[in-house]
Parts: sequence; structure tokens; C-alpha cells
Amino acid sequence: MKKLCLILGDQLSDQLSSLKSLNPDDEILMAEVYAEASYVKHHPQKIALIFSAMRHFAEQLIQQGYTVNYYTLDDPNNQGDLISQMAYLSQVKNVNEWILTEPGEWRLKEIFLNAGPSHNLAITLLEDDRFVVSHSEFQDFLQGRKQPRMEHFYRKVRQKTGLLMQNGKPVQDKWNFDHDNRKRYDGGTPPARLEFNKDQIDQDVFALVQEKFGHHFGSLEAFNWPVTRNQALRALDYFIEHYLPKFGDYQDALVESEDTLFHSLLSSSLNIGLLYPLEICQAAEQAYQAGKAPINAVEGFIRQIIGWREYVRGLYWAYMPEYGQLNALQADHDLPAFYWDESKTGMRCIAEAVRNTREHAYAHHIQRLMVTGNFALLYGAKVQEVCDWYLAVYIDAFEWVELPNTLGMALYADGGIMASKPYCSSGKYIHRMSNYCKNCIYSVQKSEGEQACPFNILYWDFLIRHEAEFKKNPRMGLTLKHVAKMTDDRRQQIISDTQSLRQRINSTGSDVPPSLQAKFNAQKQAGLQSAQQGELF
Ligand code: FAD
Ligand code: DLZ
Ligand code: SF4
Repeated sequence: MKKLCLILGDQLSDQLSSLKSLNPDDEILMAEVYAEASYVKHHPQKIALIFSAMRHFAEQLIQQGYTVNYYTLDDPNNQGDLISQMAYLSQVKNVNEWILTEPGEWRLKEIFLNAGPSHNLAITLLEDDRFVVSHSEFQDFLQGRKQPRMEHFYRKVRQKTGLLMQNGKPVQDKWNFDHDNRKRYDGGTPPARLEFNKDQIDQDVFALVQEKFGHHFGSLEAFNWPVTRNQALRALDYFIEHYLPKFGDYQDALVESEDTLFHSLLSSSLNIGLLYPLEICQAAEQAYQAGKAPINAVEGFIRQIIGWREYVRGLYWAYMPEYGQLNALQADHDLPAFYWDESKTGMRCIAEAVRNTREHAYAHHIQRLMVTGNFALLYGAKVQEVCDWYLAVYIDAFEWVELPNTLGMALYADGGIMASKPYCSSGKYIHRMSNYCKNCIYSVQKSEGEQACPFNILYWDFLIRHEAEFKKNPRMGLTLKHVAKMTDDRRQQIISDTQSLRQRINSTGSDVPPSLQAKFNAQKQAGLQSAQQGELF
């Protein structure tokens, strides 16, 4: 019997399980729909990436002989959401058998499961086998473990894949080279980003996205992401040759105006299906075997993909839907306005992360975790608002990977499922790993008063507020000793500085105190001038 097959915007893979199951007379549906483009206000570059990659993929499928029913966003027969589009095509084709590779988000999976009965669609969901670890393998891993940890999972996946293994042992007799990967960056400019040509499909999509979604946070101007498998393969080659050798050393570094450093920029290609995780890891392993990249870089990189990426996906499906509602630290403050407008903050580190995000729909891991994530954690920003922000603003953001990283890793809102202790730090960490503090209006050396780095103030306030809960966690013992030793006066000062900071942010949207306003204006002016002269500041 003839079937219809819906391919989603993050399922653009020639080896997709649904595609492989099709017979010659089955037909494909692909649709650009408002519902998916606006359930959060995605960055325009993310919408452009998905629409352009969908159109290119549909072209490729047609060339391969498939029948593709493609609905652009402005097609007069576009029904606005996926289920309505499926119901519409079912009627046109007089077919109600549907086959789909399971979606990456709980929200959408629920919609498909409910739509069967409500819209008279017979939907079969196939497992998404583009991941290294299946749902049932992850369940097996969880069995009998009170506190699952990524490192244990990662070792199992190394054994399963044979990556960086020799005679059943990890190469160089060590599983993890992370302690070599924490260098501050003191070098020159990293190699320039690879540029991708834009074709007519891209131009059409940019015009459409600018018209319909130009009001969303973020600029389309600097769009430079792979939209086809060929482009993604070029990006992979370029990374292996130019960035991988130093990926490990500078993985945690933060550098003013260096938006991507030695990171791979492959997450969007992986997450929409243009690349497969194993082929990327094998390319990195080959570079190691050929002596072109050191072990700390290659192991660190492979760990991100077969370790963290697979692990967060496993946790997402194991703990949803309850996971999305967790708020273990009772965070209840509005997300500050400067997450949407960096010109409102005097904190150089935050301004840089938000600028990168606005211009490129990108920030590297440490910007996401230790700058914007750390601030949201210390400030106690509402979990839902923070998660929506991360889901909206990044080119690679899909809930299965975004949620555990934000809610679990950055905000500790799952109470320790994802991380064994909160990733909280004062300004010291940012100062050690970056060159931001020298251009900041605040002083990273100060912990009291209006000139003090807000991370320092909020860090101690955070520990005071959660002292009782954190006492139960042995890994927090050393940190809490400092809190226990605090005088009452010092505690009062921290609480009062935090209140003043919150009041300013709530009333003006900005953290900048009146006493630093002149310095802030002068810095903005200097930044504007150097930007006009084409200098980096
Ligand atoms: P690289 O630094 O080059 O890393 C290589 C690859 O490893 C990445 O492409 C990615 O596929 C994988 N990877 C690395 N770290 C992680 C991780 N923690 N979880 C899953 N995969 C990882 N990643 C997303 O793909 N989508 C998201 O929505 C997302 N949201 C995040 C939110 C927060 C708060 C944090 C702290 C991290 C988030 N990450 C997310 C993980 C990570 O920051 C990005 O994968 C990475 O910055 C993408 O850039 P890159 O391709 O240059 O990565
Ligand atoms: C993210 C996204 C966007 C912006 N637009 C579409 C779309 O128009 N059509 C589509 O099929 N998929 C889109 N997607 C991807 C889906 O939201 C994605 O499949 C889910 O987020 C599940 O991972
Ligand atoms: Fe960020 Fe504090 Fe350094 Fe300023 S002083 S850049 S706020 S860490």
C-alpha cells in the first residue's frame, strides 16, 4: 500500500530510517511551517539554515528519483503546521498511511502520537538511528545506577565504537585528557572561518526570512553555515586540518572578538543531519593516527560527540517530560533584558557572548556555560525563560540537546542528574580563562560595592542562599567552608549589594550603576570609534 513520509527540518540525512524504508511509489512531504518557526522566536539564521537546507535536500531527493511534495512558507496551500499539512496531503493523495523517523523533541512526538486518532492518520514512528547509542542501550546503561555519570557512559561508547582503542584499552592508556585542555589563549589570530558561497535558494530563503522573521532577535547578515552535505563535509575537512590540532589546548579559552577560536562549528550540521557523528569522530581519529593532531585534542573532541552529545540525548528521552518542569533551586527572577541587547550591560564578558550570539547565532561552549549560563544560575533567572532563550538563539538548538545542557548543566535545575555539582563560579574563572576583564567597567578584584564584578557579588549570594541544600553535596564542601567563615557584616554586605544590582536590572534593564555610567559611556564611544575604523576592541 502506498505510504507518505514526512521528513522534518532536522532530518536531512540520506541514511534516514524512514527514507530507507520507502518503496518506489511512496511519496515524501517536506513543509516550512509557521508553527515550527515560531514556537520560540528562533534566531533568523536558524530559520534560514533550516529552510535552505530543507530546500537543498528536497532537490537532492528529487534528483535521486523520489517524489517530494514540498511546501514553502508562502505556498498558498501551506497549512501552517505539520499535522494540518499531513492531513491536507492525505486528502489530496487519498492516502492515510504515514511513516516518520521519530522527531527529536518530546513536544513534536506527542503531537504525532495524538494526531493519529484526531486526524485519522495512521502514523508509524521509526527509531532515529543516526545516533551512536539507541534508546534501549541508554536504558541498559541507566539500569542499577543511582547517579549516572557521563564519564562512565563515555567509556562504554568508546568500547562499543572502538574509537581511540587499542587491544581493548584506551590509546596511551588513558581515557580522558581533559586536564591538558584548559589553557588560556595567548596566541595570535586563529585561522579565518571557511566561507560558503550562497546560491539562488539561499538568496530566496534570506529574503523570505528577513520579511517574515526579521523582527526576531539576531541578524541574518553574517550567515555562514553549511546548508548541504557537501558544504558540511568541506567544513569537516577544514576543521580537521586547521583547528583540530589546537582544539584541545584552547577548548575552554575565552577571547575578546574571537568568536569561534578553534571550535569545529559542526553542531548545526550534525543536528540537522548533514553529517553523522561517527564519520566526524573517525576523521578526527585518522588525524591522530597520521600524527596530524595530538591526543588531547582528538580525545577531547571525540568525547564531546560520542560522550556529551549522546549522553544528553539519552538523559532527555529518559527523563522527559518531567525533566522540562524541574526547578531544583527555585529560580524565580526574570531573565535580564541584556540577554537580548548587549548594549545594556557593562559586563564585558556577557556583552561579548550576547554580541556573538546576535551576529552569528553562535557562542562556544564556555561562553554558553560559564558566562551567560553561569550568570543566569547565580542570578536565579527563571528556568523556563533561560531555556527558551537558549532554544531560540543558537543555530544548533533543538530541545533534546539544548534542555539538558541548559536546565541540567548550566542551571543545576535538575538537582544533579546531569552534573554532580553546580557549574558556578565567581569572576575569577572568567578572568583566568579570558582577556575580557581588562576592558570591563567592573573590577574583577573587587567583591563589594558598585565597582565589584557582578559575578563576584552574585557568586557569594548564591552560595549563601543555597548553603543548606549544598551542604548535602560533599563536592561542595570546600567551597562552603568559605561561606561558613563569613562574618555577619560580610554576609549583609553581599545581600545588600545583590539587592541593589537586582533593583537596577529590574528598573532600567541595565546593571550599570550611576557611579560607573560615565565610564560605561566612554567605553561605548571608544568601541564605536574602533569599530568604525575596523579595529577589534
Ligand atoms: P565544538 O566545541 O567544536 O564541539 C564539537 C561537537 O561536540 C559539537 O559540534 C557538538 O556536536 C558536540 N558537543 C560539545 N559539547 C556538547 C554538549 N555539552 N552537549 C552536546 N553536544 C556537545 N549544543 C547543541 O548542539 N545544541 C544546543 O542547543 C546546545 N545548547 C547548549 C546550551 C548550554 C547552556 C550549554 C552549556 C551548551 C549547549 N550546547 C548545545 C553544547 C555546546 O555548547 C555546543 O554543542 C557547541 O558550542 C557547538 O559548537 P561547535 O560545533 O563549535 O562545538
Ligand atoms: C526548527 C524547525 C524550524 C524552524 N522550522 C521547521 C519547519 O518549517 N519544518 C520542519 O519540518 N521542521 C522545522 N524545524 C525543525 C523541527 O522543529 C524539528 O524537527 C523539531 O525541533 C524536532 O527536533
Ligand atoms: Fe565579566 Fe566580571 Fe570580568 Fe567584567 S570583571 S568581564 S563582569 S568577569
